[in-house]
Amino acid sequence: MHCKLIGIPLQDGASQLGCEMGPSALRVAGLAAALADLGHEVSDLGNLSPPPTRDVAHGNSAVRNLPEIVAWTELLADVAYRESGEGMPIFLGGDHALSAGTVAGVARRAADKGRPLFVLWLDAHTDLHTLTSTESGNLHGVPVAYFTGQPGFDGTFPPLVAPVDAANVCMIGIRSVDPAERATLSKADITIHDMRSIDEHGVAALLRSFLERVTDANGLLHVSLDVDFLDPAVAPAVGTTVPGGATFREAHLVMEMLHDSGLVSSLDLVELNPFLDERGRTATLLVDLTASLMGRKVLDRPTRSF
Ligand code: 4U7
Ligand code: MN
Ligand code: MN
Ligand code: MN
Repeated sequence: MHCKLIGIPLQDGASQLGCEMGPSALRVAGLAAALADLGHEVSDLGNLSPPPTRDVAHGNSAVRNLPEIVAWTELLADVAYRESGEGMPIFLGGDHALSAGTVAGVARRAADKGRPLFVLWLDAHTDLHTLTSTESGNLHGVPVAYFTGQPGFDGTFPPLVAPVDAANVCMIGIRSVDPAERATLSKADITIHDMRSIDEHGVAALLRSFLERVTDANGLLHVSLDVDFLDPAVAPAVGTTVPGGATFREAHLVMEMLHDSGLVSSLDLVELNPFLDERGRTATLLVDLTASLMGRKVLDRPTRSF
């Protein structure tokens, strides 16, 4: 596989500064070498430069850094479209607002190929706010509403070439949902597995049924990994910690199953805030999880042997 590393030094979508350093920390933690060791061709395309902004406003005065996020979304939708023509783009964040652009771009590519795009959203949060409903005003809380075509982004964010069908989105790890997001969830057809579902059924059963759907539809799969999917005890380098997250092993199992599925066509690694890390352990964990997703394993075993 040709892995393309694309650094996105974005932090305007989060309230805490520091995600801008995420791409550097992932490089320092050895991402390129880990992928090359697995036999992949690796191209590091460097960091994108912050795009020029223009005046853009919204009635909700809580919204923060709208011109910057709109400009990044336009740029990233183009870059993601271009780089998903061949190989596997790996988007190094940067806060989760970047997924508005990356998912819009890979969805446009999937539409060109005549294949449906599926999105696996690994996160403590649903990121389903609209520009109207967000109370914090932090736009890392809106990307899913945008790329699934929820109303309220017209006149600010770029028009979507190919909205993602909400029925093709699966969220795992959820444990913080705001009232407005709950209302959207009750209308939209998103598959959502909170931590309780993981506790009751195990993450493997939940993921397996989603992957079967992607296979049956001949879909492409974009994975968006927010650091706060993980329990803060194993991944402290994130501004929005929520206790009770996925364990080290649950996260690796997800990645190993994704690898075995052969379905993943693009990946976001987001919300890493190196300023909050402890001796690089979160960056290192993200590199190890990415290696699992790209084929690192302890033993070769036939799928589903037990
Ligand atoms: B992340 C929040 F209120 N919902 O809107 C908000 F809980 O990309 C959090 O998942 C958003 O980290 C978290 O600010 C965005 C809050
Ligand atoms: Mn998120
Ligand atoms: Mn989150
Ligand atoms: Mn976060």
